[in-house]
Amino acid sequence: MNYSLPDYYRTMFLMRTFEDMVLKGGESRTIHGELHLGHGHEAIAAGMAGMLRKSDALVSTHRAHLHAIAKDVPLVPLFAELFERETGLCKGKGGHMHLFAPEYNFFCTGIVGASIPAALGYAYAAWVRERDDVSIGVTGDGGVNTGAFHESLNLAAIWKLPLIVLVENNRYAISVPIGQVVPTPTIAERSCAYNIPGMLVDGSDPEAVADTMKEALDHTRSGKGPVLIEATCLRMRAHWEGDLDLYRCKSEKEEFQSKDPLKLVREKMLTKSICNSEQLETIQNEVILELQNALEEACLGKLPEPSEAFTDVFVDTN
Ligand SMILES: Cc1ncc(C[n+]2csc(CCOP(=O)(O)OP(=O)(O)O)c2C)c(N)n1
Repeated sequence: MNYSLPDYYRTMFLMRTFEDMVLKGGESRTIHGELHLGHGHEAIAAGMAGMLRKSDALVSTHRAHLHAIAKDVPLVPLFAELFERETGLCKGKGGHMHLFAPEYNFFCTGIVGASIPAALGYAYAAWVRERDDVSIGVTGDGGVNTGAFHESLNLAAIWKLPLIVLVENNRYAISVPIGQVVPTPTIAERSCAYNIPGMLVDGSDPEAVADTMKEALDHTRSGKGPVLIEATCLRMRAHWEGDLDLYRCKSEKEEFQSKDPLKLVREKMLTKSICNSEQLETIQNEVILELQNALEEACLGKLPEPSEAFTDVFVDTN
């Protein structure tokens, strides 16, 4: 599907508003546990949206909501899982960091770096089944120094597996700035160690992300092996919603807010007269209504029974 800039904006606005609603659920203690939000990452997921087939796989991280939306996981069971309802993706027992939607070939893991070998598994399965599906493993910049990152890319390169590793470089792994742990100017240039294409893209620009993703998908789908993409972005909120974020100075946080990708896309559309402000408002109102309806429906679901806590934990192989 070909997206125009207003389509990207709609998707980005939906992602942002979805997470703002989830944030309210956390603040009102309707949602329990940690919440890692993707404010500032929206253009990356929106750039990917509409380009993946249902049969392609996407394995995400602890910061997964936007990727689930990009992979077309329906909003009602997604909300229901986050709001701990038995109608959720995992019957309300997985929650924010354990989203599994096998029929959409989507899931996420809170173990840093573990998304990549899991995505490699999907890529291997596609190869064994002789299907031209692609698997995308997402990681943050913190995940790129795990052994799993290297081992997965190395194996995928040797076996020419259909794996795209997408690094969302938001410059921080919790409180650790990237310059303290990554010696090269970019992460994309690590691709030469595996003799595969490495692509660096501005992750605040959904059109640039879509172009890069298309090139990577074409390469990988045609059997030429893996691609490493680094998409740069800024983490606009704290690492998680209980983090005091005292390790970043005020001016840096203000700079990150001023480079809000939604604001940049909105300004671009207004400057180029692609949309006027009334049209943008219409898009926003439609999205808000869609999300309000989805959340309302999701919250009709019951909370899971405590007696169900130990069901669905292991697969019954008998
Ligand atoms: C193996 C492992 N080690 C440590 C943690 C704790 N932890 C959770 S998120 C995180 C930082 C992740 O940073 P990054 O990969 O850059 O992703 P971001 O949070 O910036 O999106 C860490 C160390 C973990 N979840 N898993």
